[in-house]
Amino acid sequence: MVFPSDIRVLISIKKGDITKEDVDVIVNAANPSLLGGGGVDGAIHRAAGPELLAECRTLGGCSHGEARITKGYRLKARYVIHTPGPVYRNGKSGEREVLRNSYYNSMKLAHQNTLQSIAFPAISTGVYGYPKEEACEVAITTVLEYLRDTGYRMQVVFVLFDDENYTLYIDYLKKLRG
Ligand code: AR6
Repeated sequence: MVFPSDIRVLISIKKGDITKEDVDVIVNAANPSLLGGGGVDGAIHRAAGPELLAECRTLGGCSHGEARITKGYRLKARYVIHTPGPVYRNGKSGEREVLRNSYYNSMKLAHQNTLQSIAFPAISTGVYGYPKEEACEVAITTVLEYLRDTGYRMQVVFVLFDDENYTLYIDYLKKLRG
């Protein structure tokens, strides 16, 4: 797939903890209850404080692939977008489409709120078991397609916690640059 360089430069890749990101919105790899959990979800709730859980309780949950927005409370980020990615079963249960929806709907919500910068973790690649290489490809291509197709401009940073994901993202972006 070919993406113009003015869109590719909006994307950056970092290794680290997404809760420290100074962006308009960070994305949370949540579960459908939106009431917290382990992994990045637990880290975001701990860093944001109990007000985040209180707001999440008012939302009534969220299906896999959909997204909801809350305030960021004690985070540097002003907002949090919560999206439950797919639980990976066998790769034939619509997982790719659901993962794509998580990225697409998060971008859309950030756009609707006229946000200028967004940070994503590698949704579904922890507890939910999605194979990391395919998840990386879906993440980057969905975000690039969103920017290309809507014309909306926003800085996008992928914040990877583990070396394996970090290397995959760096290599995939290099491949797209050709
Ligand atoms: N910053 C950035 N990435 C992180 C951080 C962090 N602080 N901590 C972990 N990761 P996971 P999932 C990475 O399991 O697979 C929760 O219990 C981690 O290395 O957090 O979508 C929810 O409540 C991995 O690459 O989310 C759900 O029940 C990636 O974040 C379930 O887990 C995603 O791992 C969702 O599972």
